Amino acid sequence: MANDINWFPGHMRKALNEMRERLKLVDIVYETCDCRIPFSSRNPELDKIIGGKPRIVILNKADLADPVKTSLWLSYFEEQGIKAVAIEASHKKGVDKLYQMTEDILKDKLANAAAKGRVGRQMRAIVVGCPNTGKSTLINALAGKKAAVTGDRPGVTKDFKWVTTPGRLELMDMAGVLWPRIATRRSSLCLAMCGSVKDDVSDIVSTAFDSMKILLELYPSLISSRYSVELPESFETEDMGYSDPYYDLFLEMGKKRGCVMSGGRVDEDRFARLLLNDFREGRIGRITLEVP
Ligand SMILES: Nc1nc2c(ncn2[C@@H]2O[C@H](COP(=O)(O)OP(=O)(O)OP(=O)(O)O)[C@@H](O)[C@H]2O)c(=O)[nH]1
Ligand SMILES: [Mg+2]
Repeated sequence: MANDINWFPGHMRKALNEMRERLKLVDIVYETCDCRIPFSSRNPELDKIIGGKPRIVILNKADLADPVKTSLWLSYFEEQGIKAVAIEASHKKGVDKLYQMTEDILKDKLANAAAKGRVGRQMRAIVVGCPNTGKSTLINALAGKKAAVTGDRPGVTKDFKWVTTPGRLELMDMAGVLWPRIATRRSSLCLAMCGSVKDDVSDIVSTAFDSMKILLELYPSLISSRYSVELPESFETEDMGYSDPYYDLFLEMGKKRGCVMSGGRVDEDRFARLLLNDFREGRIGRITLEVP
């Protein structure tokens, strides 16, 4: 579990100050978050430095998220007066809508610039967001070419650069400068599930086990069909000892998926990785872990 991550306050303050400087150079802020965890993968500190700068919250990886809950989140942001859009950066889906929204928001500003003789002025945007929320993928999608480095680990992008796009948009790439909101143990677990904090290799089994419990709470039927297991009526137990129906189920799921060592014992480590990968790749189903 990564709930003991230590974000050094000095680093965080420096990052925010740097971002404040960079915000001065752009017309609009694209704030990416993970559509499955829009609460934990956003950072409220951004509000403090964003000032009056227009912003669009980008619920990325919508292909992995529960569409019903994505609608709930979009309504929630609308109620807050915050522009938001759900996209799938890796499939370039929703990217045109984002571009349209940007033109719409900056219409007056561009018209003013044109009136002063700066016709065809570029719209400048910065992409900010927590690690692994798809910042680089979004920039590539908008640029229409491989413009920034992408990867499936947090912290891939170290530097920033300007990226031009075929349209009127110019983008500044920013590394995972925002840190996620690890408000509770649950936040921390959700971030780990979504791959937004590095897996603590030594404790991957307990991360997977806790993930399974969350999935059973939110999407029990998806678990039972993916792993061909019958769920017990209740997970309550009178026994204060070693009997844990959750653990029994975890082992049964592992067995069903063939994670068995010689001698018949379940290979917990292997099943833990398999379960987490299944979730991250969307193989269990479209799942959202947080609601507004
Ligand atoms: N399923 C799905 N995966 C996505 C989507 N967008 C990005 N990803 C994946 O998410 C992972 C992280 O994407 P990046 O673009 O590297 O994220 P980042 O925010 O730049 O990450 P850092 O630079 O490490 O902070 C990659 O494996 C991407 O392929 C999406 O819309 N759907
Ligand atoms: Mg990146």
